[in-house]
Amino acid sequence: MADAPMHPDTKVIHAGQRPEATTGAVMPPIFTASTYAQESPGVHKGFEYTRSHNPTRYALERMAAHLEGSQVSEDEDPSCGGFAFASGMAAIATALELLDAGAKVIAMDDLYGGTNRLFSRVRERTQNLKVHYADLASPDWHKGTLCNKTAMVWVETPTNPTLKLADLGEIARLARQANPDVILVCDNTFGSPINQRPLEHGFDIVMHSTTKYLNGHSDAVGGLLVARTPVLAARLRFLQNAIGSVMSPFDSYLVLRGIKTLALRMHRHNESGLRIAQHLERHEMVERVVYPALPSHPQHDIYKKQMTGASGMITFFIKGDIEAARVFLENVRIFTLAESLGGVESLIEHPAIMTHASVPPDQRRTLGISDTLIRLSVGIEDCDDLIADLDRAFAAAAKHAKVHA
Ligand code: P1T
Repeated sequence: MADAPMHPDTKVIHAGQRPEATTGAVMPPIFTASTYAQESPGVHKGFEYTRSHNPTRYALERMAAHLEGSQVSEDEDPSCGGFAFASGMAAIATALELLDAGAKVIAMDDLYGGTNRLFSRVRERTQNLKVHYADLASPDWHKGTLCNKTAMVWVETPTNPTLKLADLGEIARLARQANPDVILVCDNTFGSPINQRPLEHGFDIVMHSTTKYLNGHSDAVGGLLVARTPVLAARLRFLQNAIGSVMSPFDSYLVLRGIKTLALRMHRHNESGLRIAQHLERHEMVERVVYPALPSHPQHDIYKKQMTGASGMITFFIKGDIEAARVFLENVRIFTLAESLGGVESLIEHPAIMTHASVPPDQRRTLGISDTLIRLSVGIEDCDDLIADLDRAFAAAAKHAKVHA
């Protein structure tokens, strides 16, 4: 690919981009047209109908494909194997359509609650998928599950919310040994292509909720799939058009605009994330911190092997009970108590009650998503202000615990 020698910080500005043909505009216009004039039936400029092709969406899709290191050229596919959808869930739903009814899938046991819900409460019923949930962070994940009939392995790493890491290269090696035709998908929402690129480890498809780091400004919901090979790109192109849950031109423009600062933002998220994780690890009100860049993380070796930063996502267990967690969450001022993650602003949430409420309680318990687990999405504000904010909330939780002791 022509852009291969560029560093990620340069790619986020230029990869797959060129000035607009008629005016030279350096950012693609928002092409809102739903349809395109044809000179004669079937004779057109490569654009017929916006569900199938849209120049603004293509610009974003090419950027995403280059950032994730797809091998697909523009000659092979007009968006280089990148495909944008109306939400992260729409991207996941479309990827699952690669499978025939009754297919065997191995999925990470700790998944975003909505992904878990789509697999277990929709597709197991409507597509008869046989989904086996495995701890893909364990080296023994494949024992008794992986076989020559495994059609897809669905990995989230780091996982949401317990931040487990799966060894992508090792999973690819074992899965392909069992079935050369297996489709390996990685949800790279928590990693971002700045910190981790699953295609480089032999995965076939990368999925993103662009709602998070890629857009980065908490003002557009969207999703992406990037295919590694032209064959998979052709299959996804067909499905994207056939199913039709595409990203709008306006949202495509917003996400592309957001990506221009992705590298800068990720560097800051990585730096502040690490500082705050270290601060939490020393704090007397904290039971345990989970952050892949800390040596205390159970898969820190995998972090060093496949990631170059751990982003702003931190999970920790507060000392005490659900009341301590509640008082803490009510007393932050800069962190906003809200679902979602990956924006410039810091967010905080309680997965058991909020993002992962749709995961059955016994499964939450097995995964360790307890009532004292708190998830942070560290933004790009001044890090000292963020630490002071957390300390103020800890003081309130400690005071509450003393009064009620
Ligand atoms: O919300 P949507 O854009 O449809 O993306 C779904 C999704 C997929 N994968 C991961 C890893 C995610 O974190 C999400 C969405 N997550 C949240 C809304 C959240 O607060 O965790």
